[in-house]
Amino acid sequence: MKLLIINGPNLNMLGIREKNIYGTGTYADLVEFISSVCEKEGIECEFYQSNHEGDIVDRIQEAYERVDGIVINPAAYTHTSVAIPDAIKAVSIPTVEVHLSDINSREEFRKHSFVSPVALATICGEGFEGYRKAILLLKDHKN
Ligand code: CA2
Repeated sequence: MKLLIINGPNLNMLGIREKNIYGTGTYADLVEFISSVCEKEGIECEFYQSNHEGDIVDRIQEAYERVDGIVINPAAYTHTSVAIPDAIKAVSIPTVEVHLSDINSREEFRKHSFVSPVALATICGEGFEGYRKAILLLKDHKN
């Protein structure tokens, strides 16, 4: 089984500021955490982080018929992008949406996700652990 892990804008800055919201772990720590979860589960994973909406759309399209699942934290694009959920729908790859923070208990504008309707599930407010849950969910979904 192969998964694509996509992280959106500014998540490469994790652990540098806003540690009270997103935790102290860096993006490199997140990659290490997910890699060890996948290794334990016998899952192959590819990582992609971008600050650009169109590049994320291109990466999703590139995964067509190549990966079994996508874990995506679309970051700020969660609340603004129609192109990202359209791409997920277009490739028809089972996708789980993850947020480190609880987007439902923050500012009003974070409460709406354009991605949730096309995701198998949305996990939020669990920090790095949310990514583990997403991976296990996709594994179960495949079996
Ligand atoms: O909680 C999440 O994972 C978010 O997707 C993170 C996004 C935010 O726009 C979403 O509403 C919720 C922001 C990621 C920004 O990450 C930073 C990291 C370090 C310093 C500042 C921002």
